[in-house]
Amino acid sequence: MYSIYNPEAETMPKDRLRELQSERLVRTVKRVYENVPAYRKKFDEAGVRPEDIKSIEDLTKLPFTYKQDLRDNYPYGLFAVPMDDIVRIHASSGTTGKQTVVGYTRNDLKVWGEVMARTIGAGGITNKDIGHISYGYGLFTGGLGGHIGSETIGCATIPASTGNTARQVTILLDFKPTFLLCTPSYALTLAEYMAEHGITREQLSLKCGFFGAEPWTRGMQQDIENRLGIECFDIYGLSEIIGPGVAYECQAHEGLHVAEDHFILEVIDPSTGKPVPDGERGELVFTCITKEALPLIRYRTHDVGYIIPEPCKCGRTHARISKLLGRTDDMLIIRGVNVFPSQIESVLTSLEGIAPHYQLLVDRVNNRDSLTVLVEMTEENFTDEVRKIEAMAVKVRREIENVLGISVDVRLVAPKTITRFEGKAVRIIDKRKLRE
Ligand code: DLL
Repeated sequence: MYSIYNPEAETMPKDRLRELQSERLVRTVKRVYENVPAYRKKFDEAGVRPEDIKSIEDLTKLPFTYKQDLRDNYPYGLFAVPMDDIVRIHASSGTTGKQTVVGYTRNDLKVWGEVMARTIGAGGITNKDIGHISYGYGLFTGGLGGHIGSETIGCATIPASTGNTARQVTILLDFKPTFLLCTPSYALTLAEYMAEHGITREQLSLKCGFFGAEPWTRGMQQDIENRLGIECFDIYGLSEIIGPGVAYECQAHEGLHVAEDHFILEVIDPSTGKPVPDGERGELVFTCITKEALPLIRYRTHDVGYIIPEPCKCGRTHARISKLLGRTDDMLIIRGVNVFPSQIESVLTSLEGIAPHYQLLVDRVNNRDSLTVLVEMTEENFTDEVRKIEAMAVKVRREIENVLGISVDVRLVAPKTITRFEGKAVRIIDKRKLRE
């Protein structure tokens, strides 16, 4: 049996779900038009009035919302309720410009608790479990998002936050949490610390982990499962929409279900803005239909994925998306070829003797783009013999070139020389950008 936290909502018949989405969309559009001057202006400019939106069929008449709209209305200009009704603020830093500020009403926090309870509940977690939350607590939505979901289920919740890996491992050993939330890269850091200190996975009480906030491949997922001896689940979300809990993996482990009664999903071709057929890659776009404070309409995420059209074995009716492939803005264009770091990661995690720690160095020398993949050898395979290292590097290079179709350089480095991360990993160093 597949574990489902809220069967009534999560397995609602498709036609009922669509009706509910339509009702909620119509109400939301009216509300933002009346309460958010920036949206009124946007809708007026696009020549669309709230009365034109009668059902979800009319969604594409509405203009997109971009991160730039949040910046232009920094910090609170897109809020659809008075500040008196706001009970929480979060923000995400991003790589450029000002922070993106998001707000929640008391009811928004309830919705967040619900979707995060669905996320954690999908892993079979009940109020008998103990949760260890190692996402950062603070303006980042990971910590408090994980926290609210765990408490909504009724789990004993440990707000460990990030940092101090030695202390985290002591908590894992002594407080006996049964599930863990953190970034996949931090899960690896924890596993590595345990291995270095002779702590085995059998000494932990963990059954499963909910990891996300950055792209990670199936290979990485299996690696963490083996090292920590747990079942791993992917969590997806972004602050602008609610934080973690927008989509979550179920025990069938074949994609992530979008909480469609709260967020309408579209997958579009980023260059034309038109929807792509199910199964085809595109940019994910979300519309919030139950949020009070910040109900974004057709928000362009820049995240790339595709819809898996077949019904899921778990019985959920909500749309299923693939594991995220990356972001349109993380996609590297190397000599005209599109490269996602996740493509390289899937090669690396399939090879023996290679640790799942890597970084991509991109440069332009004599007008030619170069891509160098720095990758760590495992302790067991590490050797001083130049010939062996070279042979290994050639093997890794060939495998990557096969997948990408372009030539790359591979540099094998000693174990533990690539920076470790507590939050989101930084995989790309693009020197072309630094020079611009
Ligand atoms: O990262 C929310 C979150 C916290 C999600 C904890 C999951 C777990 P932001 O800081 O606003 O919010 O960053 C959102 O992170 O647009 C994606 O590019 C990326 N991202 C989030 N989850 C995943 C995932 C949080 N499971 C941005 N796979 C998103 C791939 C992810 N990328």
